[in-house]
Amino acid sequence: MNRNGTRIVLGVAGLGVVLMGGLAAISCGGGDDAGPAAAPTTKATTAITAETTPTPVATPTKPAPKPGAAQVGSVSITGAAVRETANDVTAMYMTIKTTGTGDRLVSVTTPISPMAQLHETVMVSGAMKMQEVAGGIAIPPAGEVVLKPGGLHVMIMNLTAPLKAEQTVAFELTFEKAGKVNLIAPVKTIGETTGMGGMGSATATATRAP
Ligand SMILES: [Cu+2]
Repeated sequence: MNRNGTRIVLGVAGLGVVLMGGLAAISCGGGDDAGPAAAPTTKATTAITAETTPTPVATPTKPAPKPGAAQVGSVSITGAAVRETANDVTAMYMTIKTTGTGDRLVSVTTPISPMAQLHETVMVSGAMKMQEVAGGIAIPPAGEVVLKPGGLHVMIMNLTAPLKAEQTVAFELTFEKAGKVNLIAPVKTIGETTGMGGMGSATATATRAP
């Protein structure tokens, strides 16, 4: 019922836009003597197109659950978020659970960067360092792994543009057993941004790498 109602409202709104566009076209383009009217009509059409374009981005081809969540096989992802950044480096965090016999996140790709890596944060003689996780991130049988500031994270480098809160980022995650899954993660202001070594040092102190 609700869904139908929404659809009707949208339909009417859409019709309104079409009608308005039509009226604008009529009022602008009326008569054979209206040579210069052609330009404004084109302009109006362009504006409507530009406004409508972002809509398909929010509607992925595959029916995705809510933002920051995804499910594939016995693996589920929740709370995924990308840290807002003014430079070209950021990280994505999430919780990965499996109800099965365990799995392994082997790779992550995203259109916003040619370089997304699975990272861990380790202490090397008192200093925090990040490095790529060899072989991917293991999810224990019927267990979970939390990617968070100061710990495991998806490192995203060479961003094509800075990221602001309220944007969303698309990801494709590949699991060893469960396969591939698409994920839409919201951009949020997360912890401190202190560059490569940052990743939230307050949390890192408590997390203490093995
Ligand atoms: Cu990193």
